[in-house]
Order: sequence, then C-alpha cells, then structure tokens
Amino acid sequence: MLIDPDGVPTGAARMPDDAALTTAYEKLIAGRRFNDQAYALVRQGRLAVYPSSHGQEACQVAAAQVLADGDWLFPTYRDTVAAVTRGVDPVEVLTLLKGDWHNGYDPYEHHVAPLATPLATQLLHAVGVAHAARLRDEPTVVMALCGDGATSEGDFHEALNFAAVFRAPVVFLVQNNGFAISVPLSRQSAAPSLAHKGIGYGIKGERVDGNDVAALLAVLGAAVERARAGQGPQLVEAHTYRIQAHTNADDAGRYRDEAEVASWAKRDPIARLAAYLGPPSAAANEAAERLAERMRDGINADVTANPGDLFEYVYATPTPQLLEQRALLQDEMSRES
Ligand SMILES: Cc1ncc(C[n+]2csc(CCOP(=O)(O)OP(=O)(O)O)c2C)c(N)n1
Repeated sequence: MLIDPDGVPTGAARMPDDAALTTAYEKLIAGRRFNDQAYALVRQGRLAVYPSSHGQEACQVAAAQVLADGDWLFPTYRDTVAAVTRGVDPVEVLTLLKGDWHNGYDPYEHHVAPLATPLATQLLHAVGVAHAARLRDEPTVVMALCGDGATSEGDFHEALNFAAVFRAPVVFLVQNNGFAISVPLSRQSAAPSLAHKGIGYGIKGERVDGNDVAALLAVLGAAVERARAGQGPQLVEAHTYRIQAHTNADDAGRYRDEAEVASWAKRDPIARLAAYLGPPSAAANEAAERLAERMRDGINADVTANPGDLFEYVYATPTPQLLEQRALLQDEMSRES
C-alpha cells in the first residue's frame, strides 16, 4: 500500500510521480462517471445488461495506464473502464452490452481485444499474442485481466503454464473482488492467496491493494517493464470489491450483507486519492461529464439493424446449414416488405 484509505502516504518506496497520479485521478473520475452513466442507461432500458466495475476503477485505470501504445490489453466483460482508459470509444465499448452488433470496436485500433464473456478464454489469446511478439522480437507486452472466479477455470491454468514455460511477456492481473457472482472466494479456492497460483507455475506472484491506484501503478508498471526486458510473465492479485451487484440482473443482497459493502465503500479508490490530492480539477469533472454525454447520445440513438448481418463475419465459408438459414430469412423478409 502506498496511499492508505485515509489518503495518507505510507512512505513506502516506488511512489509514482505527481504527473502519473494526476492522470490516474482524472481517469478514475471519468471511469466512475462511465460506470454510473452505464448503470443509468440500463435502468432506462437502453442497455441490455451492465456488469459495473464501481469500486474497482483503480485496477482498471492502472492496468491501461502502465501500457505503451504498442502493448495489448485483454479485458473481460467487467473491464469497460480499462478499455475506455486505453482510448476505446465509450459508445463502441458498450455496443456488445447493448446487444447491437458483434464486438462494437476495432481491436487493432487501440490494441484492446474484445471484451471476453466466457471466463478465462481471453487469457489463452493474450498468451498467444505475447508469445508471437516474442518470437518476432517485438517489444510488445500483454496485460491480461480476469476475476477471482476465473482462476478456477482450466484455461487460466493452461495460460499460466504456457506463459511460464515460454517466458511470454504477459502480466496477468486478477481483480479479486471477493465473489464470482454469488460464490465467495472461500468456496472458490483453498490456495493461501491467488498470487500463490502464479508461484505454483514458476511465475512471480504479487499481491496489491486494488483500491490504491498508486500501488497498482507501481506494481503493474514494474511487472510490465520486467516482461518487456525478457524476464517473463507475472501474476498480480489485486484486492478490491465489487460495490454493485454482479450485473443489473443480480440481487447481491441475497448473498452478502450491507455491513461488508459499507466497509469496502470506506476504502473507495477515488475518495482515497481525493484525500491525498484534493478535489478533482474542474477540467477533470468537465471531461467526465462530456464522456457521459457522449454515452447518452450514442446509446440513445436508435440503430437500424440488418438481420442478414447475423450470417456475416463468423465463417469465411458459410456452412450449408447457414446458407439454408440465410435463404429462409431472406425469403421471409422479402415477403414482409
Ligand atoms: C466459462 C464460463 N463459465 C461460466 C460463466 C458464467 N459466469 C459469468 S460471470 C461468472 C462469475 C465470474 O466471476 P469472476 O471471475 O470473479 O469475475 P467478476 O464477475 O467478479 O468480475 C460466471 C460463473 C461464464 N461466463 N463463462
């Protein structure tokens, strides 16, 4: 921990410089605004579903901020704020959750892979990209995000093992928010910590306060630079908490008590930075408001969907069944018009 929950610096080494902290602060303000606006859009019926990262924004901002332009980020469905921090358009990042059109953004534009809904599958893809970069002698580092629940998946273990054996330049950031939907960590893992899972594969494992953006910038930044220098992968376990329900479709009151939520709310990553740096600048607040406005305008705009698009971009050569289904659809649509 570099800044404690009351905003007091602990005096530990590795404190990021003021410029990095100020940038993180601005991104945190924008990230919280993004979460709040997305939740409001769900209530207004404009977004189908939203898995909020309210309370976890420090992990998301730091994960994006420590990367260089050529690096890659592999997010999950909960990592929209990380994607936006890296520069993905806030409306495009929500397209998947609106249910409009495939992934919604071009992964190559900002080197952000699609938001992965199947748990831990993105970790294998992340390792593949990192391994390929190493074979090509490119300086790329990959930041692979997942939750605590995903560490029980087979794909998580295969990804760590392959990365360790081939020294792939990848940093695995596990946001341990205590729950996999309603399943608490104690029913998920008997390991002394999730960082130990890295150690079991021969990867450096480190734990960090996931609500302390200064500590996250220091730990993740060092992990990225080690990976870039050819020193192999690392696992970082960030201790944080999901303040809101798993998604709007979940009732968190059925499996956790209010006192626990309240105790974590006191460790809020933004309040902590505000206590240390003072209130956010007017420019930071205005930028966050512009972001929210852009979300409202973009998500509230009705799109004209072409049902025929369902058959595009999945197979280079469509299967006979898909051709048959497409013909049926075309026939039905021509009779409607
Ligand atoms: C392979 C797979 N199994 C099950 C699910 C259903 N599922 C969606 S979210 C979730 C919990 C994930 O928890 P965690 O990895 O801790 O991430 P968090 O949602 O807390 O960010 C589950 C089981 C899924 N999406 N993919």
